[in-house]
Amino acid sequence: KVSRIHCKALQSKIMTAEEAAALISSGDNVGMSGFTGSGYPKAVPLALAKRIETANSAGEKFRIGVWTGASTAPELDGALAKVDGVEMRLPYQSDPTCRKRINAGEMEYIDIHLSHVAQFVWFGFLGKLNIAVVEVAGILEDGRLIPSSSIGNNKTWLEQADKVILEVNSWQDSRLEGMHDIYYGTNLPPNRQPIPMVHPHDRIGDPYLHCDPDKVIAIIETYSPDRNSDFSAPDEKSRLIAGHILEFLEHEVKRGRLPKNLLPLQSGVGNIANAVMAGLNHGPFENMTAYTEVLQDGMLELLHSGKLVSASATAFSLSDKALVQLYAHLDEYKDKIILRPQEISNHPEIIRRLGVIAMNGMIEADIYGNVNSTHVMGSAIMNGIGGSGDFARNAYISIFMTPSQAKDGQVSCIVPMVSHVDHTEHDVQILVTEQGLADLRGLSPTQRAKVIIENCAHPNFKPALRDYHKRALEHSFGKHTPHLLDEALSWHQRYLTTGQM
Ligand code: 0RQ
Repeated sequence: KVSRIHCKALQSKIMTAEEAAALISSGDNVGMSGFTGSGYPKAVPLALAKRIETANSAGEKFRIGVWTGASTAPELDGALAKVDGVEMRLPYQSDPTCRKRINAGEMEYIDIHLSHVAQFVWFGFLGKLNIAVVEVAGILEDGRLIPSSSIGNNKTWLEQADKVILEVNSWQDSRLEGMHDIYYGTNLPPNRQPIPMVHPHDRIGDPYLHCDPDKVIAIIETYSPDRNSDFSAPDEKSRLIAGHILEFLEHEVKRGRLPKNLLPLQSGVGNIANAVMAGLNHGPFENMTAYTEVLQDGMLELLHSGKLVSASATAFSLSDKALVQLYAHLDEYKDKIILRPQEISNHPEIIRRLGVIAMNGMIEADIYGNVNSTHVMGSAIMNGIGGSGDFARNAYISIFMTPSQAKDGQVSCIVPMVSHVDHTEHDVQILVTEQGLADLRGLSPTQRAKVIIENCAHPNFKPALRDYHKRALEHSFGKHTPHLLDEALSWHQRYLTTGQM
């Protein structure tokens, strides 16, 4: 095996994951790499979890702050949550054990717009970052780092942490070198300059991460795959949702509101988003581009077919099957895919300038167009807002999509009032369910309510929604956004009490 650590000065720092984990103290805030199952450290978090388990069973209270790019994997979030080793988690997670602890009130969690995280750390809003634990694909002679399959917040972790632990993972394909674009032109207000990007495929930075070698306290060599999740083949509802979106986009092109090759696409996580990408592959649009956060299977297919000419993201989020395809054609994709820090992939300035078409999943929407992406029944966190808010507010068109019902039809995803708000009515232009699409542009709240109920709600819940809106129009204190306050959240309470909305 050829070592990927070419910097002589750093070779003396190589040690085992257990030795490295011993350098992390209880109370430390640890900035970990990792974004949707890509590029997370695979060895140190597991060794740390063991250490924490031993300490906690001896009566110590060993807990750390875990800051990441976004969600990671069972070997990081799952392992640390299992041993109750996390005091504070931010900014996005999707791990079942982690979620359980958060919803049981046993773990603190802050859900932050993904583009905000790096700058909040620079501003000092989140406290001191003690240690960075970052996976890389290799180390150059001069100490610069070859990033791996995600960038996330790694640039900021390496710069802001007092100490750095590196995991050099030789499973990561060495041909990733050159695909990344790390922008080093950021400044703090009042010294910020415009970010010099005008096309989604512009390169504005350096392909390598910089790191002060004196801060590196440990290097661990690993050979371990990313944890990739599989997508299910698009089901009927996802196909219908994708169909409505495609029809809408074609209509917008005909009306001259979108160019023929559309505008840069952003696509959220999950099966519906993937189905939309599959739909686009059979649709009429050519020469499309993507300015998005994660590159999923569907987008890779679009690159493969040539429909998509370039894709900018902060991470790969591919199934095992798609990963095989990626690596089989990496040389071909190399110039077409750019991985950036998440504060750039999700930057409001760039999203607004490029005119991104944002497509994100949601838990529920209300009849006025407010969207809940994160909380079940107003109080239990699912994952987090992720990048959806970065894109929704700044997009050219912001689309939210969901099946019209959840929980085997016991729950309506269109409700009188959302039980938690992530995206306000002002940031939502299009709502889509398998029932249809509601175009909310240019409509007042009561006009929106009619379109949302008629086009998006499931027939089982339509009569009750119509009835609520009609009575609200008659009895509401104000007639601008009519509500019956003692009834607005009764659907959620009814579900909690009876198991049915
Ligand atoms: O839970 O599996 O326990 O039954 O929510 O729902 O239908 O599988 O949908 O996987 O597309 O996720 C909003 C969570 C949708 C996702 C959300 C329950 C449902 C199921 C998942 P079970 P589905 P998806 C940028 C974009 C925020 C981050 C984001 C998300 C589970 O899209 O996390 O947009 N978005 N990032 O049963 C009760 C309802 C429900 C409900 C669904 N109304 N009431 N439960 N569920 N609707 C990319 C990144 O940031 C990385």
